[in-house]
Amino acid sequence: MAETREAPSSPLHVVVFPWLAFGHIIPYLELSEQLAKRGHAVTFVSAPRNITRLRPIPENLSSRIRLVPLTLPRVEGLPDGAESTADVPPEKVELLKVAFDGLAVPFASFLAEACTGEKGVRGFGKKPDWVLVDFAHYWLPPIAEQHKVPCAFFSIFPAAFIAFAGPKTENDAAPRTTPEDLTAQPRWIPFPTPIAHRLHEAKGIIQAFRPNASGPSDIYRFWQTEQRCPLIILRSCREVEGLLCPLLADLFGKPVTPSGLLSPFDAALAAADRVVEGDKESASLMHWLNEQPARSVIYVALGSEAPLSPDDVRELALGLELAGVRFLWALRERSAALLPDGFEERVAGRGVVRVGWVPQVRVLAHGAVGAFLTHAGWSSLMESFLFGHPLVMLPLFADQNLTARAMADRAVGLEVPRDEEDGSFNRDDLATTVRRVMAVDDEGKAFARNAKELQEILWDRTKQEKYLDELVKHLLRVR
Ligand SMILES: *C1O[C@H](CO)[C@@H](O)[C@H](O)[C@H]1NC(C)=O
Ligand SMILES: *[C@@H]1O[C@H](CO)[C@@H](O)[C@H](O)[C@H]1NC(C)=O
Ligand SMILES: *[C@@H]1O[C@H](CO)[C@@H](O)[C@H](O)[C@H]1NC(C)=O
Ligand SMILES: *[C@@H]1O[C@H](CO)[C@@H](O)[C@H](O)[C@H]1NC(C)=O
Repeated sequence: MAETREAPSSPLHVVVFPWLAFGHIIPYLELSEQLAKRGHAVTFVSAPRNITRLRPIPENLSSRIRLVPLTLPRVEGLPDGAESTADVPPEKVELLKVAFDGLAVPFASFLAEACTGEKGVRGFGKKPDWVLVDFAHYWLPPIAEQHKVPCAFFSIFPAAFIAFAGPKTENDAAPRTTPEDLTAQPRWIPFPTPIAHRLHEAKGIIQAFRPNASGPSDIYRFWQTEQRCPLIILRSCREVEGLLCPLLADLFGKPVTPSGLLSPFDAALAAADRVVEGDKESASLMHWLNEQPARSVIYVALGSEAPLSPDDVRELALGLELAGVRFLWALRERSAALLPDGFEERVAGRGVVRVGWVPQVRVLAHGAVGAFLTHAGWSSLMESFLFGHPLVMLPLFADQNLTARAMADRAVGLEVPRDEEDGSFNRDDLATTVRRVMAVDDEGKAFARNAKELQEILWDRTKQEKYLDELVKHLLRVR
């Protein structure tokens, strides 16, 4: 099989182990493929069902990527067979973390076995050089240390999110204990930044800053993990996040090496060439898009994880109706049942609601799409900017709120206004926001222009490849 890159004389063996969520597993796999492309061996660890459902690994890389399933222990209250956040309602994610923590023992056995590898052996027979860990793995670095294998924290979140969390030392020096503390710019960011929470968000997440009955809080997990990792790998780049990237290295007192944005170039190129064969359902969507005028449709997709409340679904639907624009809305089954009576009939012809899976990259690539109504998750944005779409942002959880602030500051779109106290949004504000982003007036044109600027950055593949090359150099040097 053709090999585009020479294997280095002493290839690495890297173990990668994402948190049990789709949004983490995919970028970890993307990074794994980039390492494999450069001649290194990757052992990818996850739970068995997640592994069997991974997208296929390109044939010419599959010999360098080994998939290792570790079986989760049973946990009282966790649905049978639940292995990822997609399999459980949000209130059970804490139980998934309990099960995940139960992987410490099987992981220790796996690593002990892997470390019996002899010197001079290549590939998976070689003792691992690195373990790439996620925010939740606070128990893993001590295990790796027993075998003298260094860990690197691979952040799938942008610098904005990590900078807002800040290192433990800074937080201990001036603890943020009230919601109001989280609505201000962190004092360790020495330049003006829009990165801060709204009051209604802060009230919810102040929890994450306190340990609780269900075990260590997310922020504790992150700090425990990060403190024992000599390297942070960041899915970002300076061109997009600017000074925040170098700031992180100062703040955390260790090298912070960007992996670049890991955008799905190949899927994007395939979608643009229209060579992707689809199922019947996708074909009918594409057919509908083919009939719509250029850049007239807003694609609406708020992900499969964060639940939309009945009020959210109703206001979103009525807001799209009021906005009077063409739209394609990818909606989960659970939410579809909540659509207002008669909604689909009233918008028939200009609005399509598709329940279930939608080929997102192909839709974003379609010339009829002109804007994206998104939760502003980093992976979705990395897909969207490949096609230069301006954004209507309705962030829901995790990094999305702070990412939305950063993107609004960059004027690539607007956030849907929410009530400061209770976080609700209404149909009128939603409609106005959609219209402003899609308008062809000065403001709308500026959003489109700024989004195009990001598109150019993303398509600078030479630069993006260089980030990965630099990362590999670092991994080779420091191991
Ligand atoms: C992991 O497995 C579950 C089912 O067990 C599935 O819902 C989820 O999509 C899988 N994740 C990935 C990334 O394939
Ligand atoms: C693997 O094959 C793809 C085409 O299927 C090609 O574009 C790529 O360069 C190949 N990569 C390597 C490392 O051989
Ligand atoms: C425990 O902390 C997690 C975040 O780390 C949070 O999602 C959860 O709501 C908290 N539970 C309680 C009972 O406070
Ligand atoms: C983000 O914002 C949403 C919607 O306002 C809120 O429900 C959620 O708690 C916030 N989460 C985080 C982590 O900021």
